[in-house]
Amino acid sequence: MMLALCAGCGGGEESASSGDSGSKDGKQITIGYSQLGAESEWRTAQTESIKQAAKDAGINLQFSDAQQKQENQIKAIRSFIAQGVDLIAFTPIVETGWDTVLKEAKDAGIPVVIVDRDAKVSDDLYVAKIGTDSVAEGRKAFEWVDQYMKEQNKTPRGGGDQYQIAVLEGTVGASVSLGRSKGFNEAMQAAEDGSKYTIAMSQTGEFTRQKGQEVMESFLKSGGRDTIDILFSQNDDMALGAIQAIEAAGLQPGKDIVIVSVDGVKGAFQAMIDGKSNCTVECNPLQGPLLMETAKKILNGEQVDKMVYMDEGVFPAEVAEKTLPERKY
Ligand code: GZL
Repeated sequence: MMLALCAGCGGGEESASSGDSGSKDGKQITIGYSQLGAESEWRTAQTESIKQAAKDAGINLQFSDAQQKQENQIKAIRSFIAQGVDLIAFTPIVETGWDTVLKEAKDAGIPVVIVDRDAKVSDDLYVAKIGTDSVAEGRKAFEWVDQYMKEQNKTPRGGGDQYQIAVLEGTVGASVSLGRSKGFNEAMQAAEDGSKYTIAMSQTGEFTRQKGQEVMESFLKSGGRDTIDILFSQNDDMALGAIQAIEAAGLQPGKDIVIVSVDGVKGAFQAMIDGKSNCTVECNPLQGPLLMETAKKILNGEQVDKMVYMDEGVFPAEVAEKTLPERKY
């Protein structure tokens, strides 16, 4: 399996392949894309990137929003098959349950590209994956917070000799939730001072701001108010909700509770500028141009990498002010 990095795709200029015709054998290319929903700032940016890139590439995009339901994605993929689209792309809300419908796409001779999140299917059921390395994102989040806690030399708020970590997990069963947890936990186990940390509370906030606030409220009420030292939020939207809960409990987010989250959306940069969050690990949603370029290559019979990871960085609070104006989402 070939892996490749989409260099220079990190939050910067997108080089849409504008100008190339989006046609195959003189007929306009049609791509059926099943998007999982519109749950976060990040998701909105990813959708916009795909729609704009299709326009720029002269490709006819059949777009379907599954509103967080896998069965709606499966229905959409079946409808794309019935329409006879040239290529199917989808962002799997969870990593399992796709074999049957992707086999139907294969039997219909329609190539499939898996975008953003991962699906646990055999290699013959898709041509390429374009995604983000969620395990690396989780690892980067722990490594940053470990270095920060060392620099701050803080005493655990609840006494004892361990920092208490609260985790807001993403959608249950999503590859990115599992990956971010894996990366974070493995980095903690591997760290020299890993024994100084313990995960005291962990629950899904479903990647939404509202649910992130609700779950953080429950963490604080169940004893966490005076013991939680660190919040690891698996996306920025849940962290922004958690900040509201932390303030409502009379604590200072970013100071009493150190916050590290994932995505790198503008809201996270503003929270860092306001002193209410400490770090965001980038997860790059600007996948549209790469998807369109990959689709054209596949339909032209060219070889493509089986897996391409987007290029992603880490943004601590001290760089937030100067970086925000450059951010594309
Ligand atoms: C990550 C993406 C996740 C984002 C969330 O690749 O699937 O889903 O981190 C979004 O903001 O809801």
